Amino acid sequence: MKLFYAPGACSLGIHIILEEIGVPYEAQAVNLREGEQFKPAFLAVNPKSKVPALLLDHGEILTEWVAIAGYLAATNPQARLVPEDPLEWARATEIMVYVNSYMHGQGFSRIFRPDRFAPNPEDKDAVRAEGRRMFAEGFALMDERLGDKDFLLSHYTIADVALFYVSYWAEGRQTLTLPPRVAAHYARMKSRPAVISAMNAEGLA
Ligand SMILES: N[C@@H](CCC(=O)N[C@@H](CS)C(=O)NCC(=O)O)C(=O)O
Repeated sequence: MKLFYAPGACSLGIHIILEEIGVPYEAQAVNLREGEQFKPAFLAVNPKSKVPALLLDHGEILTEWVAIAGYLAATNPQARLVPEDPLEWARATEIMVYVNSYMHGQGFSRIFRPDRFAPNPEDKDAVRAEGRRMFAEGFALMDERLGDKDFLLSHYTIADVALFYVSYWAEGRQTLTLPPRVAAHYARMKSRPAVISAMNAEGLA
């Protein structure tokens, strides 16, 4: 398998899942700052111009964080990265879709790329503020969901990895102060060997 990633992007979560599973894989960086995602070589990998993309051993390419994470977890059951109970499985998906589509796609994107939401430059600050509100709203819900548990569900799953990548954007990039239980979850995640390896590989230590 080959992971197409950008250091510190949401693809960090897939990098972590690959490390958790312990299967052999290659990782190829895509330089988003220089617009490599819009160049023909990468468009052939993912015409949506986004990382992560995962080239599977039989040649198919999988895109979308939630789909890739679910595929890796389902094909590596020994890693126990999803709950066995179907309702808990659906809860994991519920969390990942919320993190990926709302917190990331709506909230953080407004903070990081306000120009994509505000054609008029004078609206950028308002767009950023709305993004911060949405991002914080998501963390508050995750904080409640964690309660007094170490992980979001009955054990560590790919939903925790989804929460980790947005927590990294909040804490690591100093966008927002994490609420206490999410901050403890972030610290817990950072001590996992798979997280340490993926972060080191991306030069984020
Ligand atoms: N829905 C996509 C979103 C992926 C995404 O937004 N990736 C960002 C990095 S975190 C990206 O590649 N951005 C490049 C761009 O938008 O130009 C997924 O879940 O995989």
